[in-house]
Amino acid sequence: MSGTAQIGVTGLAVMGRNLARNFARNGFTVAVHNRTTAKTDALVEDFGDEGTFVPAHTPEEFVAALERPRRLVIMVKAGEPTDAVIKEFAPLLEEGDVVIDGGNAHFEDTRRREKELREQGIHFVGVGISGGEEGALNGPSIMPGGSEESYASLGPMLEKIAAKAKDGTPCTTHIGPDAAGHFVKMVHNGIEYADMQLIAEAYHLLRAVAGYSPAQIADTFRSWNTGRLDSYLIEITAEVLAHTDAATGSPFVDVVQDRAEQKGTGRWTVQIALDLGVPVSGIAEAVFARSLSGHADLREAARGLPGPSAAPLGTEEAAAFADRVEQALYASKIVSYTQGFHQIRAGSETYDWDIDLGAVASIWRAGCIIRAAFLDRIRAAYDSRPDLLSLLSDQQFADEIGAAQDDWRTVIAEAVRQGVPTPGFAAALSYYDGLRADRLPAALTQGQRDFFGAHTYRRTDRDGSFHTLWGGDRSEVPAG
Ligand code: NBP
Repeated sequence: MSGTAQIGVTGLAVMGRNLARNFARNGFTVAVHNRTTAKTDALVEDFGDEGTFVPAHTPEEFVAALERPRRLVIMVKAGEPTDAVIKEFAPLLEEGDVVIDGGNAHFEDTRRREKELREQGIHFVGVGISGGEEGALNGPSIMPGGSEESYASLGPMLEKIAAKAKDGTPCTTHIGPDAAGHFVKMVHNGIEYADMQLIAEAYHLLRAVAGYSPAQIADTFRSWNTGRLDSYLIEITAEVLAHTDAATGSPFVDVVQDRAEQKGTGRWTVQIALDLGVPVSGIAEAVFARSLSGHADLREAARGLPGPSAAPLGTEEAAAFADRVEQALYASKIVSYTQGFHQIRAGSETYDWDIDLGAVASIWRAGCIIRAAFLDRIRAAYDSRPDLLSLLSDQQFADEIGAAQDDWRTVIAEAVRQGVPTPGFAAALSYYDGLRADRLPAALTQGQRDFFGAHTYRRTDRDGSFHTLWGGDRSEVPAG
């Protein structure tokens, strides 16, 4: 006999509990289950009046509570716990059922799980969910992969619980087959790392070079947030900077240890980018900046090393400098997104996912951590040219970055002069200069490779591969 619940959630820690409540608040009957049964009972006890929950204390009860074909969301700790739960539930399921993993899984795990369950006739849907616990409850950005058939069954429900962009569009779409959803979520997190790093560098420059206080910088960010940088991350940055520590009366940012932590999705983005051969230098610098900050021993040992003795700017110069930092931040942000979307395109081509890049920009407009007005522009760029090779090839972005570039260079030059590290800004500018260059020193690199390893090179004036007899008479011979 089929149960009555339209969807089930197993794993009722903060994310699963809030997601289950979101489904229930939107009128769905939700079966709920957790390994430790007290969490199931607590959910029904605390929030039972928000909608219709069907509590289940065993996997068998849980599966029996679901209408067929079943839709079952796993929201447990990513990694081994997800495999353990799949192993426990798979024998209880039937052909056509849909198993959804809403955890932060590595996309290679999702590919493996999808293949294994497909052999059993079960749809496995890896879903990236962004927005933290608040998003899970009130509307996250949802990035589902999996089969078309699974989206037909699941999509309308996800569209109901997802965040809505200002134009009312739900922030979810079928990203593509198997692990496309988790891949896009991974790159989302990589871009999030880069965004946060760039904002942190802007703060550092305003503080160390312009001499602004945290409160003044909060005001500066608030004013930026009314313009083209309008975004959740700029908004919360202003909040954090304006906050005063109750215990000491100091700016909150001054009492927090300057060691950034990471959970690993940014690192995955960089590792996979290396495998795909995609230069995500901005994201990589963001990951490395967190890593550097955490090496307390190395930093302590280097603390006395000499730096420049440049003086901070005067008041008038500082105001002009702050405007320039806004330009540098915006230009660097365009580069971060250019790199992230390049990685998604490369993943899509490699794994044959046929991802619609404009649709990805569209579903990041609300609910997720990188939500920003700017994403409307990216969507428009891909909508007008779905084959757009790079965001830098879009005329509007090219014009904006062109207009920002003088200030961008001045900011980085000033940072170098004053010894303020700006790995994100500088990597972004180097990427821009690298792509736009007529000639790169890669020609010399190829020459060196041919010299020591006979790795051959191609010529500018005719086809074919060549090798120079460096150890002999230095004549050139065709290779291969
Ligand atoms: P956690 O990642 O802290 O996981 C706790 C849950 O996993 C509990 O329900 C726990 O059951 C269950 N669990 C574990 Br641990 N091992 C298990 C096993 N072997 N079998 C069955 N259940 C097991 O929860 P969370 O912070 O709510 O996150 C859930 C997922 O959502 C994660 O994959 C996370 O990466 C992802 N995510 C989190 C956020 C966020 O902002 N927190 C955002 C987006 C995505 P128990 O109660 O019996 O111990």
